[in-house]
Amino acid sequence: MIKTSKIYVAGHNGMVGSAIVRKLRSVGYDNILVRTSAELDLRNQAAVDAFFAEEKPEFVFLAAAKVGGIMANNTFRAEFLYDNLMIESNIIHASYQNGVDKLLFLGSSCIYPKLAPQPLKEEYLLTGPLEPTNEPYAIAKIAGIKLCEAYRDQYGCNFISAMPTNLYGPGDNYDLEKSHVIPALLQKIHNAKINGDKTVEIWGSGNPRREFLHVDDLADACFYLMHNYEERPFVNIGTGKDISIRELAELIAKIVGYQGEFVFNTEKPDGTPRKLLDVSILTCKQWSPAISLEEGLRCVYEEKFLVSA
Ligand code: GFB
Repeated sequence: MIKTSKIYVAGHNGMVGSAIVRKLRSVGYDNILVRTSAELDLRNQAAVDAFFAEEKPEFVFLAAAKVGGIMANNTFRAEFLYDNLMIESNIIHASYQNGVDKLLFLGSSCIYPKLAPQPLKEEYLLTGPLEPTNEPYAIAKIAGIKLCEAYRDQYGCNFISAMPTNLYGPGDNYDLEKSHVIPALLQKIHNAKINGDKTVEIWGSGNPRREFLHVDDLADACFYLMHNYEERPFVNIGTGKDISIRELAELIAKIVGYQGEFVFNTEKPDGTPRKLLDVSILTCKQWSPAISLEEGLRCVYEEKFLVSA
């Protein structure tokens, strides 16, 4: 991939796709192709085929997906399975048919079995049952990995896959019913501070552990892999460190300056008890994230709730 390459970033309006576009532009890659979902419905095979045939991108970042937090995954089960299967199948097949030089598919750490040993090594894929709340999404993402492997095996396509840990950053979704935990807790704890509320509700027991990566670090890793990784096995992307949801809430309270209490609502699901990635492949290649969790949370909080207020 060189600065003049024609690069299609699928999902450029999402948190991940927009971070990839920012990264590419910051290092002088300007021939970037994007389409909004109104312009191109990625679930429509004929439309995707026509777009690829006309535009002939050379490189593809497949960051388009239907995503959401634990409740959205559990509620919109058909959409999470159908939309994601269609989006990835259409883009991967059109990339093969139109001779794309290289494609990077983005999955998720929820592909691993619910009770897999920690940290999660890439080889643990398909060794046990999945977490039920996000099984449809995980099955779709596993299918994406398998599509990349199969198109490489049968047709020799240079299609690679990466599995990011839980992400956060600018452009996140703050809808409390659909969002992931970080935007939800930033929003809830900020509101509690402003309203003088004595308690904030946290879903689940507070005991699950999660690993969080700033989306700008993810974009940097994707750029790195596009240049430096050509192999069949998919690659985990994370920090190699996790914290409990209770500790996350305490950290966010410190950043926001909130001194009330947390109430844990165990009617809401915990999801996977832990999903800490083994990040040895990238560490061995000397790639590591640059943004600490506390620093990343401070930036996101200031930008979303203080600067724009
Ligand atoms: O971020 P989150 O929705 O996704 O939830 P998952 C992480 C943990 O935070 C769960 C707890 O144990 C939640 O119960 N939590 C506490 C909350 N309070 C809240 C809250 O107000 N909102 C939310 N959303 N969570 C998703 C998967 O799982 O992670 C997807 O469903 C995907 O498939 C994504 O892989 C990265 O880490 O549990």
